Amino acid sequence: MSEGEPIKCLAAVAYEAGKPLTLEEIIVEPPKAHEVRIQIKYTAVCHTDAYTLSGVDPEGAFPSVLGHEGAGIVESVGKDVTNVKVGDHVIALYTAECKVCKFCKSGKTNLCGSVRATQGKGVMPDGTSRFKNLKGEALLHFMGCSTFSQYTVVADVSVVAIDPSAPLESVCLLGCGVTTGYGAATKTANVQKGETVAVFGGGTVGLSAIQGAKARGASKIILIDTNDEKKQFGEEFGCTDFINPKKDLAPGQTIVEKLVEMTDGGLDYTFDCTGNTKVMRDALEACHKGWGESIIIGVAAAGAEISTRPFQLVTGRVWKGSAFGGIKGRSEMGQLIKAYQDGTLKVDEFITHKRPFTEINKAFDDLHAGSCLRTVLDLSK
Ligand code: AHE
Ligand code: ZN
Repeated sequence: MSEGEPIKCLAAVAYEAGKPLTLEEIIVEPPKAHEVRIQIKYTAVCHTDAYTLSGVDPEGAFPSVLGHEGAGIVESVGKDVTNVKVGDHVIALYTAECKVCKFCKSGKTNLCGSVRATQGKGVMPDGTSRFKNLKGEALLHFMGCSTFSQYTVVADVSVVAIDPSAPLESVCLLGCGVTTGYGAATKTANVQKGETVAVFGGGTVGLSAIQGAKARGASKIILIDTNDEKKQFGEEFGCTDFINPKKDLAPGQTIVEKLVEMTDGGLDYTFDCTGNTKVMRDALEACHKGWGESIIIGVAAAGAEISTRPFQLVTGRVWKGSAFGGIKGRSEMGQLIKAYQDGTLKVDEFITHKRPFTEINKAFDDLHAGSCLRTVLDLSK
């Protein structure tokens, strides 16, 4: 029994920005009150992990244990934990849900204030870390999850128990990308039957926004990507049209002009899933006058700013964004798991690569290949 004891296990430590992760044994302390220690079974790598590792994330600090798209089994719980128990199958939540803070009670947002400040500093809510290397140096947490370790400790508000019959290898993807895109379409935008949608960027988030729009019965779903490989993915998830702006525009035509022409004046909803601020502007300006809404999901480079003519908003276009698709992780994850089990939410289809955990640095390289949506790492290997 490891309960109450420190655990020595394999982790991928980010010691320095721009350097590969170091695979080494670390010590994971037992959970304190309102904390949960999880044996991570599977984790995927998201662009945000690479973004933070690159050193440009203002909240990125080193040395740390990255990873935020993971699922596992509860190994032990600290005092006063009531929402999960030993043996539960769980997903780590980078967007916590305490159910009692001003944000949680507002009914207006899934953002939760309970642990966000300490999470952004890479520490547990008491201001300390549960990770150290074998030299005794403390290692920081990341996004309240740190799934690049065989064991991790998270706040109880940052974990949700799920149906144990759901395969952890697949549903780990609900920890970020799939939920973010699907929720952005079905919750943040709340796309309705017959409406038109454009999605900029055909990665996991964009394709999930497409499947959310399709689930709602959108009449036109246009995927825009500069990589032709994304066309086939887009069609698999439900897009009706694909545009490669490098190849498919008439001479002198802009992507905004093309989209406005294709949709009789512009789209009901557009989604930026690229993090590129020029694309964000195009996405806004391709919205229909009077009501079109553009949802920013992509994480832009640190310090980047968005711009448009205010007239775009005066004339009724709406600029919005959402985190984790507006989904409340503890209250609403069960519905997503169920949709996956019913076959209405595609998840397995995003797993283009599988690797043993020890190949995690190769999984970061996979991210840059157009043919890669998600690499899932098996922590037992
Ligand atoms: N830390 C960065 C911002 C990073 C960011 O925007 N993160 C997204 C999630 S990316 C998932 O892959 C998010 O939801 N943020 C909301 C939050 O509360 O962190 C910075 O610029 O400081
Ligand atoms: Zn992510």
